[in-house]
Amino acid sequence: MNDPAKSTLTFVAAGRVALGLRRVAKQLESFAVREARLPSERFSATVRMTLQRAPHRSDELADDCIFCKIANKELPADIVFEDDELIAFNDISPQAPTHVLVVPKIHIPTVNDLGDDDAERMGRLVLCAQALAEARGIDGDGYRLILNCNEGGGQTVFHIHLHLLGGRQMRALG
Ligand code: DGP
Repeated sequence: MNDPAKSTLTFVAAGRVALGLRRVAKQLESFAVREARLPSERFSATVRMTLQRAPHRSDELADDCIFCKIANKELPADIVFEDDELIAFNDISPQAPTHVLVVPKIHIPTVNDLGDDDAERMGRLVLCAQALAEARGIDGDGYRLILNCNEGGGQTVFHIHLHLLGGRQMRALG
């Protein structure tokens, strides 16, 4: 005979198995994408960019890097925020009433050196700048976030940093 309680249980169990299989399939899919080696014509520029592995990375502090020294408290700075992963301090040569640099503690020279492992770290960098803008009361009027990359992009310190600029009217780029 068909026991309705038993059928419900079987239905729920089948649903769980299907969910589990879907999850495994998703993991395998993302693994397959990550395993793809570059360059590959099969991937769009955006995906290739995301998959690119960081070529010059060191999780150690770089000896001759000013921002590593600030992160390691070997050089002084006007620190406005710090946690395990990030440090934020006022720029030594401010270009606006608020000019804060938000910096990952690990040494990543440029945006070109970012890999998919850094997605969360860079997201936190932006969220940290957002929180600082709010704390300074410049979020409503607006502010500018800048990441310079290499000499051509105006980068002078080769340890990734996000500029938070605000407190004055920024000129439009266009
Ligand atoms: P960039 O041009 O994007 O690499 O910006 C580097 C910024 O770093 C620049 O605005 C000046 C700032 N800076 C350079 N050296 C120091 C330092 O020793 N302390 C602080 N607080 N800022 C620095």
